Amino acid sequence: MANPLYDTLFGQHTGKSTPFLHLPDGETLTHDVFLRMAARFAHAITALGLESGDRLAAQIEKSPEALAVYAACAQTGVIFLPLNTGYTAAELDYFIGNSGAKLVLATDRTAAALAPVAAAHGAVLNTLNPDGTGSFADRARHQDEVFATASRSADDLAAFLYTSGTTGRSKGAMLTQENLLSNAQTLARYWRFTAQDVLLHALPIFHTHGLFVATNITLIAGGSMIFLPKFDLDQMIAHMPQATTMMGVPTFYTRLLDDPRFTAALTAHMRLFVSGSAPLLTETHMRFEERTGHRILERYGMTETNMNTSNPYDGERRAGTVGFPLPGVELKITDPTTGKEVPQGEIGQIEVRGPNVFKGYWQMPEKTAEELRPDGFFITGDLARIDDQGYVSIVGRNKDLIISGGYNIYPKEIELVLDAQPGVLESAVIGVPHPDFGESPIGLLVPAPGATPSVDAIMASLGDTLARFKLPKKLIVVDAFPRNAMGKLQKNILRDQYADIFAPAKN
Ligand code: MCA
Ligand code: AMP
Repeated sequence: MANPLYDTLFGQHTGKSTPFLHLPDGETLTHDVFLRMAARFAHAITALGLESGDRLAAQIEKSPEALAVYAACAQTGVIFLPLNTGYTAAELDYFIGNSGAKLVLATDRTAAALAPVAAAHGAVLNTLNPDGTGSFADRARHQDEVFATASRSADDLAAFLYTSGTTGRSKGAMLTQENLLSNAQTLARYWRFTAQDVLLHALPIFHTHGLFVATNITLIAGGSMIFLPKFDLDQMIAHMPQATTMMGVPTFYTRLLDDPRFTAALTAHMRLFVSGSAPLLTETHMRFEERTGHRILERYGMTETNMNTSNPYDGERRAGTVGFPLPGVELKITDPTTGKEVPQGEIGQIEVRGPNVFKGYWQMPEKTAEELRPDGFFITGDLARIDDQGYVSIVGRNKDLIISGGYNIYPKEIELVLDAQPGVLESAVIGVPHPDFGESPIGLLVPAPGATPSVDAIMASLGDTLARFKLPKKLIVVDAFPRNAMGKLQKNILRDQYADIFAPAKN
């Protein structure tokens, strides 16, 4: 009986009293304590009728318990579907229905809103709160602390992560055990993680970055994490002295740099800072080096592919680039219209192939075929060039996507809601530079003839259906949109026009 994901990440630590999670209140959970909790959760999951291959959807706050649900899914062979805690019930309705989740974990705060959603899809709803209480915790409390790990193969599905799309419909990216494991093993080696590492972990654990990159690498190496519920400047600065490494989105770095307590002395002992999920400005890279003497290591990945490229550990970490393809990952730059490789140095779309690349989108064979070629190359939609030394630089996106503070926002999803508002003829959502989030959405509205749409009412209505992080930071009513000769809306002109809307005022 084998289960590569569970055995490699978790099983290897069975019975070890080595530290795994350091909590902000000073408590430390050992691997053993964590794994015994996960085993109790595994029993609770199977007692609720879930079997290998079933889906468990979790919209719960970051906590050791939330991470133990991930371990319990690996141990039972249940597919783990973590969900952004910001999603509204309307958004969750789609994920739960589409995934066919049998069990939904919520918190006491969200259970009332989620109960009808779970019921509509025939799923069981249990609660698991950040303080470890809840109906799921009650069910697990007296379970056995040993669970017979379900047999799974490397090719079996381990997780679904939903990613939105340019059509406004989210797609469930199916990730296998092999996808997760191969990438974590490669990264742990590439970034030299060891059992001595203590990772300062402030990322959410419902996305690839915080869950698979940060957590899986730490587990493989046998290290530990300072497990903060979220990014909080005071906590980051207070805990930095106990850490050896940190991973973050660029907003983490700009916020740290804006605080005078973040000094060379505070970081002198640190081994590694990693950035990803969104472009790290060269200026941030430079400021960071000037302030601390450390060069941030930038890497590039996607939900569908895990990590694809990384700057080197020993060699030059070059600002404005995402480094080289990782060992085992093939990367090529192709012409978006012909699919043929472009000459070295020219811009094209990134395509990747390797054990890291997902199986496809859940129950969406046509969408899968649009992005995953029969030869295994995945079309990322990112535009890049490779320089003569092999460094990959991402120069843009061939997809209408906004990345705000590391969260992806697809304009189409917001436009669909805006277009349905009273008094709105049509809408356009564009991403513009933002000093904190890197990029932020703004919504432009053309009124229906004779109508005067209420921006405040529209904003309130958006908040009922869309997660708050997706909300446009501004809604602006305009007379008409710029269009080309074919009548196509020219978002690039709008982006130029509103590029400075969040620029800090000059003195
Ligand atoms: C929170 N809010 C945001 C964002 N985060 N608005 C826009 N963009 C955001 N990123 C909103 C909330 O909805 C709330 O709105 C208000 O801001 C305050 O919320 P709070 O939680 O206090 O915000 P915060 O703590 O300041 O959060 C900012 C953050 C966080 C620390 C940058 O967003 C974060 O941890 N981002 C990391 C995302 C991440 O892990 N991405 C990886 C994806 P209101 O006041 O209206 O209620 S994986 C990936 O991309 C690939 C695979 C890769 O390469 O890694
Ligand atoms: P997601 O699929 O939600 O995980 O988002 C993946 C997208 O984030 C990629 O397709 C890129 O557009 C972007 N991304 C991730 N890392 C980087 C990076 N280091 N630089 C620029 N863009 C990045």
